[in-house]
Amino acid sequence: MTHDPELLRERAASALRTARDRTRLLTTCVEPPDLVAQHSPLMSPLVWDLAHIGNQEEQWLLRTVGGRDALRPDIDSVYDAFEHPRAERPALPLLAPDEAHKYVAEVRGRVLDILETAPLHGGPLLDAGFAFGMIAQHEQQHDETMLITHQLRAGAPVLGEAGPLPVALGETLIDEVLVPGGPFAMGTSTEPWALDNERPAHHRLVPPFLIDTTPVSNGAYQRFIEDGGYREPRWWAAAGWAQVQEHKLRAPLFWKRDGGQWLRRRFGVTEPVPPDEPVLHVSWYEADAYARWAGRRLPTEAEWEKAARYDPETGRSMRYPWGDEDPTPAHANLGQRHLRPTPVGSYPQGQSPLGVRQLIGDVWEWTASDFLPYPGFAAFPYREYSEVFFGDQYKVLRGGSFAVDPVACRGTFRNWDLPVRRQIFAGFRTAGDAGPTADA
Ligand code: AVJ
Ligand code: FE
Repeated sequence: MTHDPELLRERAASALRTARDRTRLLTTCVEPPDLVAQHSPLMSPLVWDLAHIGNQEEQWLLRTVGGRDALRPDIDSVYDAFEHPRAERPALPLLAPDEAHKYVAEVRGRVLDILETAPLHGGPLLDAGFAFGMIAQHEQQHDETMLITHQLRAGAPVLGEAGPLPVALGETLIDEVLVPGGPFAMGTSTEPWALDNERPAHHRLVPPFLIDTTPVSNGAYQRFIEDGGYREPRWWAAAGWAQVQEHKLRAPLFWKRDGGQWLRRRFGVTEPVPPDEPVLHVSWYEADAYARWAGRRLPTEAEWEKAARYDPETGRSMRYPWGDEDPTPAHANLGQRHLRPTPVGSYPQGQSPLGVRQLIGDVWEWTASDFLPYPGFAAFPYREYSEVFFGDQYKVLRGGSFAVDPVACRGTFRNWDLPVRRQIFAGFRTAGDAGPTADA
């Protein structure tokens, strides 16, 4: 990233603007009653996310960075995610939709003033405009959360797409590639807007492994279903098998059997499941069971990152699979331009040096790994962003989905969720051990 303060200011302003355009789209495409309603006990009312976005921005940019007086200190507690679990949020004294829209706009007006003169060095919160980047990422993360709420909402479609999907090239890709063993640099100490859990850069020794060239497709996943995958406890981790039985699972979330075919519901449209698209809306347990059925396993987080960043020519870790340049629409399906992942094998320009595709964008990819701190981790700027989630309850997801904005997506970016979760935009790819001679 640049060190030119005017360019940094423009970059921060543009990231905030892009996030706000998306927030407005997601909170004006339905009528106010649909903003206040809770569409699933797993999600907040949309109007909670909206005002929470403004409240985080007020706390970090207006009060902390700007040193200004608080605008609405009285609502901090209502919008504190740790005080109130999602299921309870509809009962809180929330700002009404028109008040919430007005509130976020007032905060933003003041923040843009602050951005014009804020120092962009002098501490980790200010350096390269980190706090502005952090808040743009926070807003985009809640935009993805709101898009999940839209997917769970019943009713007619309200969201549009930026254009048609890229045309499939009809290439024949190899199924998997061998990633050579040896150390690589994982994480980052230089990416200016990287969040605390991506830091610091450190060396990891990764034995040679095989990894799928593309995410697992709906068609491949259907073969697991048809082979009785959901009826065979031997493929499942114990807690996953318990979930299958308790909820009578037999396919990904939003799928429905109709005569001889599978249909799925996608943002208000019911359509046949497209066999070439990456499978979406599977839990970690489903991904893990599929992999075992296929004689494979999920990649560890270190394997995933090595596949996504390691350049065997130079031995260097790059920012993205294609190199160090920021994502463009030619590299990856990001930013809610499409309301679906693209067929497996898309985005040749986004592939890694070894030819692995769609690591960035399309679907979040479940990894085998628990969400743990890197050696040398330091919580910043608040413990509740990452630190309180470290442990064996959460599994790491990598790579971002079609619903992730480029500002919140990097080769180092780490997401996490409970292994039972299915409403998130998650799929997976599989890995395998390389034979003993593979490292030669
Ligand atoms: C990193 C996506 C798990 O949404 O719970 C939003 C991001 N943190 N507000 C989440 C986040 C605080 C977080 N995830
Ligand atoms: Fe938040």
